[in-house]
Amino acid sequence: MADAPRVGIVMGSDSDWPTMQEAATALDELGIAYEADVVSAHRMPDEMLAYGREAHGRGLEVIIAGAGGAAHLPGMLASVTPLPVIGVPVPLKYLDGMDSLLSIVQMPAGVPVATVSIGGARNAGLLAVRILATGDPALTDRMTAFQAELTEAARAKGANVRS
Ligand code: RP5
Repeated sequence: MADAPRVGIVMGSDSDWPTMQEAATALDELGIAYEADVVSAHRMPDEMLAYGREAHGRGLEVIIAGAGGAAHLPGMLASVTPLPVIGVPVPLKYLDGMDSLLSIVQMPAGVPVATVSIGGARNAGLLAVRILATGDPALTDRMTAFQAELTEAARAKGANVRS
């Protein structure tokens, strides 16, 4: 039987998936079970609120929410769940994602959203793993090994230019 999802990846539209799938890839690499769905704050407000209200009870531990333009999804979810919410500003055709970034990052005190960079879904996935790892020594070891691989890759690039 498949592991129960620990992370919920949600987005405002299927058009966000090319950006958001990088979060899923990161979770796959670190061996974390997740679910992914479209839950539009503006087009499906009832489903969006239900998703946020039920997420903790269903066993999710972190929500990654991405949206473009007037990106209210991460903040609205954070207002109805006690879970940590990571917001991903999705860049659209106009404004290069600045509208989405500003919609997500400037939350009122009391309702936090951990906002990553524009299009930064991979870091959202990795941040979710770090949050889960605080209570999971084996997962901390996996993250530490992942970071060591990053270091090795960066050192190898140095070899390409060193004279
Ligand atoms: C936002 O509107 C979505 O998150 C998406 O980034 C954007 C455009 O959606 P579509 O018109 O492509 O469905 O709510």
